[in-house]
Amino acid sequence: MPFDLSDESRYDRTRLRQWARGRARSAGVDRRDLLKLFAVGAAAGSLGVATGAPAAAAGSAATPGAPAAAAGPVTVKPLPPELFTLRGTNAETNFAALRGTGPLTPIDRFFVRNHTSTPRVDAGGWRLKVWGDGLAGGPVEFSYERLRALRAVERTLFIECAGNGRSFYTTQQGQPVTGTAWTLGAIGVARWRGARLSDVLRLAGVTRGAVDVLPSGLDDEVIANGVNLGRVRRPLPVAKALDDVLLAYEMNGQPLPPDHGGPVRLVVPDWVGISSIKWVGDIEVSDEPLYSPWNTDMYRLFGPEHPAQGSAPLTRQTLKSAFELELGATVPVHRTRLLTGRSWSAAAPVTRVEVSTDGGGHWRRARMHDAPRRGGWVRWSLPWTPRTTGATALLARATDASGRTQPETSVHNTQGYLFDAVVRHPVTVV
Ligand SMILES: Nc1nc2c(c(=O)[nH]1)N[C@H]1C(S)=C(S)[C@@H](COP(=O)(O)O)O[C@H]1N2
Ligand SMILES: [Mo]
Repeated sequence: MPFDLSDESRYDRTRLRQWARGRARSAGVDRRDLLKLFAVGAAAGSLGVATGAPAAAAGSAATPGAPAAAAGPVTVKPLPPELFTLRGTNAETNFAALRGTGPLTPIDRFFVRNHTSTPRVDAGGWRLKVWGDGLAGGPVEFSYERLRALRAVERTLFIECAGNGRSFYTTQQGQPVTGTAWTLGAIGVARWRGARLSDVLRLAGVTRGAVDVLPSGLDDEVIANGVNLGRVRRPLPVAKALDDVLLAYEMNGQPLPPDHGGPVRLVVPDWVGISSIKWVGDIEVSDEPLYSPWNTDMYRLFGPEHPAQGSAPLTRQTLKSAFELELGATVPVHRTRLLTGRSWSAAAPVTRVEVSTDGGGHWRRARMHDAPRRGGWVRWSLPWTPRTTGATALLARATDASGRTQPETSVHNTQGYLFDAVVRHPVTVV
């Protein structure tokens, strides 16, 4: 089936029809289990995977309600409290810790989103197996050396969790959501170096009939509410796979660190973070649509504002802004300080940032410190001299080159994805 990126909803509807007729394979998960998951998602969106309710802090975030996983670190790198806020198996970057850093997020403070825990995968023994009926021939294997010998590309891109900013649905809009209660720190920008997925797929003999590719991670299988969801994996339309996706083996000039998917991960520009599968071990290429819980029950929009079976699977991220300041910071009155922050958009370069220091009454244009660029963020600043004491809110509002501006409220969905509204950042002037 030819796939036209310009009509993703039609593609998705076709996929659903094929799946309902039993023609699309569910890629490793029993179809009845997926139907159950679907039902859960449609009813309440409450599976709680991907998410790890904040309450699951001591156990595995992927298994709320299940026996707590053995306690212990889920990352290799240290997660000091000045740099990170721990949320279950995940670590959120403290935006205040980015103040004074450059346009790239240093690896020591890049957020980590792990469904289970970081596996140790040795580059020497690592193989990428590409297989499936969307190839002209049998499986093709790539060693680390073979991958590194391919033409390399380098790109500066953000990876952002689809649920970044989720907690503001509740704290700012009074709406319940399931999932990790991120503030705005589930994003990082890095310089990625790697091979093009398109080169690898062509070497493997991808055919014109291929529809989906399904990269799987080598981390542990995910158990949620007693259902084994299998390895973390999410189908990617072949049109995106052949367009701009990287198989990255370097991050900010270093070999890709274990916590960020080393030795090799996918980097899928502009798309929700779950697309960028870490520790990729195999890629199925299929001539029919594929499903996993990560494009059916999760990573769609559910709720009254959305279709009953959920939206199409999420693709592109949205736009946001954040101050490099603790939420609830205390600042001295009559003292001028430089407010700093960052704004980013997946749709187009950020062209304007406005800041309000009086809860949204007046807006001033912030000074931008980076040239607007697709795939990255812009750093900005604005001096502020508070004149009165008491509680107030700082607001930052970005506009991108496609003309989109952050709205006052974000359209709710039960799993709290794609928050894009202006955040009211609480501060107290003393
Ligand atoms: N194999 C695997 N890939 C994965 C994940 C995971 O748990 N396992 N998490 C995904 C999610 S939800 C996000 S947001 C990004 C986070 O990338 P990071 O941990 O390098 O910041 O990785 C994605 N890739
Ligand atoms: Mo994510």
